[in-house]
Amino acid sequence: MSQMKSVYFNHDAGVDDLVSLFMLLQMDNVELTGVSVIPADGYLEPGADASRKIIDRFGHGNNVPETAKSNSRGKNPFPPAWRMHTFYVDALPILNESGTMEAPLSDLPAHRHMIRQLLATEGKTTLLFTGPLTDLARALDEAPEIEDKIEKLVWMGGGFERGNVDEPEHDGTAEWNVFWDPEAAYRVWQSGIEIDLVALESTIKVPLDLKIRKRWATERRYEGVDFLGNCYACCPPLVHMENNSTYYFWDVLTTLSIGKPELVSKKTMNCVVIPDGKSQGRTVEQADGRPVNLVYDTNPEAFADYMIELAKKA
Ligand code: AGV
Ligand code: CA
Repeated sequence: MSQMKSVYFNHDAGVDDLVSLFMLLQMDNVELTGVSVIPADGYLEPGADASRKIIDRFGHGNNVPETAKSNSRGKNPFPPAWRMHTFYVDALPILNESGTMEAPLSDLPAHRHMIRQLLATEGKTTLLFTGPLTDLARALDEAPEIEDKIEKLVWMGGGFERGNVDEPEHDGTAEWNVFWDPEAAYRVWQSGIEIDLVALESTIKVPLDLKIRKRWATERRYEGVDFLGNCYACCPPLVHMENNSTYYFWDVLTTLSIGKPELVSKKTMNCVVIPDGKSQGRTVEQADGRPVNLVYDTNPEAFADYMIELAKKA
């Protein structure tokens, strides 16, 4: 039996962010000390509402975490078409059957909520970030003492061989979570926090393909598996437009690496973040850069099995 981990989760309200919350709530080795929502690749109000409804419906009732809304704003906005996904998930009937939201909402902004929860939690906390790092950068500026309370940061962000940004005035070398607020990532890179970086090198191994959709359909008699299929139904499989439509399990891989570390392979890499200019948000390997644990590989079958195993616990 693995040890209980305290985890604080900051996400940006995309489909795989909300599915990540659902997955975390099923892990019996994770104690969720708080959830916060930043309006990057999704919208704030439905993002916070959907989070609370997921906690209500799938949270098994003990130690119900608070949800906090971020007041951070980024530099490079996400395409509205992607951000709309938050509304679809929030509107799913399974999340609205009770017609209530019981899970508590904090009146603190996300970065202050995280500071408070880190300081109030016994021992060290693992930070899970599946959107941009803006709230963490602000928290470190306001309360540098939290560094001692952080076990490590597990972040979906970055890419060394390629990026996934297709925007005017940019050369395409950045990954979106870095690109939204490159200065925030740059700031976190200056800290002493240990970082597990789940970059595009590993997430590219777990695309949302027809095979896994078929598995969910076959096992939809399990409420949690049906929920996965319904969430991802708003990400249509457009196989001929890779960059802007192929959906990967970016955030879910990041999240599952906490519940089951042996799912991923890591190696130390020294790297820097480019804060501005035409390559802003790019992560570059550099001998004198700061070390991160780069998650560069995973086993797609073991990943899909664990995802379904967790969903069946719901
Ligand atoms: O770059 C990956 C990040 C992840 O945190 N997000 C989606 C995940 O939540 C941005 C993103 C890149 N390509 C996308 C994205 C796409 N085609 N649709 C939606 N979001
Ligand atoms: Ca995300």
